[in-house]
Amino acid sequence: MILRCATSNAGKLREFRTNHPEVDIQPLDGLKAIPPCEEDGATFEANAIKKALYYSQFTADPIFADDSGLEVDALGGAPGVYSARYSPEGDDLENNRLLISNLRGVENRTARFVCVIALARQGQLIGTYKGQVEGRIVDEPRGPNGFGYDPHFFHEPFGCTFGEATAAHKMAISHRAQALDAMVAAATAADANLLS
Ligand code: ITT
Repeated sequence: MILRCATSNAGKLREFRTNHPEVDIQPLDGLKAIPPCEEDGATFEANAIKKALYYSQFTADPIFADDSGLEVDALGGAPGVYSARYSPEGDDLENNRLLISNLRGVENRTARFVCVIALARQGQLIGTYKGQVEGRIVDEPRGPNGFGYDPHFFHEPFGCTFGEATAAHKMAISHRAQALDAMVAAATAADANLLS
């Protein structure tokens, strides 16, 4: 089964390819040359659907998009759908710096990663699949692995941050793994004509 993945985030693609060797997950050819999809939805689901439908115009294969982010309770759910562009610079280092600065003196550090995947084919939405995982934000970055907010996301059952966990360890339980597993199960169970 070939599924195209519409992402410009190399960290996401690497994780998507970790769990399901039976599924051939390929990037969308020529993605860099395609004008980016405007992510102006109010929810992860709205943005995931928008991205999947938009990029499905550029391939005959089924294609999925992930919209994901970090929700911090003490910040009213921010950065949420703005996670990738939280700071003006919009890179991981500055996003993390802004996050920690906004949490200075704040005791409640509970947070979660949320991921919604939308799967589409040639302008038709096939389904959406969601996952989330709880953690808390630590001030000092820990670990070289992962991407985004991973070095600041401490997951109690692991006893370490996602930045300290291996990709395989993170993908055993993560928000992205949950959404991916649900999508692969649905795609596998779907009408063979839909995905063949
Ligand atoms: P695409 O839209 O091209 O897929 P993107 O990085 O812009 O790439 P999003 O709009 O979904 O994707 O933003 C997701 C951001 O949320 C991402 O850039 C990270 O800052 C954060 N994020 C999501 N999942 C994460 C994870 O597993 N670990 C750390 N940070 C994560």
